[in-house]
Amino acid sequence: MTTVLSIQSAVAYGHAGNSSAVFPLQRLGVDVWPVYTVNFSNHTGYGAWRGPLIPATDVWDVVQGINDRGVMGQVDALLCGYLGAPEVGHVILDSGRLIKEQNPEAIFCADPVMGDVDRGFYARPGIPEFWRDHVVSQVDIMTPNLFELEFLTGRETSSIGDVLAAAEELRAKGPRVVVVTSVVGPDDLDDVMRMVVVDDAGAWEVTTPVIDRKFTGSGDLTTAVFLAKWLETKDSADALGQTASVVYSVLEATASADHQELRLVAAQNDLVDPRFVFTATWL
Ligand code: PXL
Repeated sequence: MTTVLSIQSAVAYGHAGNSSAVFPLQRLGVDVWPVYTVNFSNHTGYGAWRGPLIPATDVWDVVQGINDRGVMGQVDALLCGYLGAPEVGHVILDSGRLIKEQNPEAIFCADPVMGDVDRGFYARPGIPEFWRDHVVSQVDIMTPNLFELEFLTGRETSSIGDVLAAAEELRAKGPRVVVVTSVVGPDDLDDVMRMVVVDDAGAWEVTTPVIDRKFTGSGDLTTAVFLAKWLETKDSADALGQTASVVYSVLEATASADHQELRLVAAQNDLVDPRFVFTATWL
């Protein structure tokens, strides 16, 4: 059975971090071992929240406790994203090393959460640099949005050609597979959502209609689904198409129900049999 160790946030109300990733992974048949980095009432998009950041030493304790069971070699992938504090970043790197010592085939998949075009940088100071200077070189799959890709590579992009060049540059620094989300098209008239994947076999894109509102946690869902599909098929284009289909279908269900939070449970059928299907095309 495919097993993922997922080091991410917990929110009680709503869906972000592990609270957006764990159930979809399970519904897709992946055994998830969640390790929590924060225990918040709700995601920070609300502007106010309560509950603790888990100290990095405690997060590491949990990882070591798993290791003490002698089971780390069973892990097929380490998944991480939003970092509440930079110290947790070191725990994630140490966890990656621990897993790869025991399963050299294991995949390290990271969503370098730091900001987006609408909000700018929202990660705590030091976190964007931590992703760039310490994590990029260690990961196998990375899923930046366009804003994050530009920061990680120090490049600006104004065309799909630029995006591919930046994604290749990121790949040259570490990850074999780079998924770029929220890619804006060559002109402002482009009213589609676009994702691009680049690996050593080529580059593909998938487009879906725009749903004109914000969804917190959708990036966490995207990375989790891509990882699950990639582990299953090892085919980046196929994984991208399936990910777009699942995520768009869940977002459509959420918007149709006029819900703020992702309708992951109500729309769980979309996780396995999405109502809208998109396929990736070769670039
Ligand atoms: O979606 C990333 C994320 C993860 N964890 C927490 C968050 C967010 C985004 O707002 O608040 C706690």
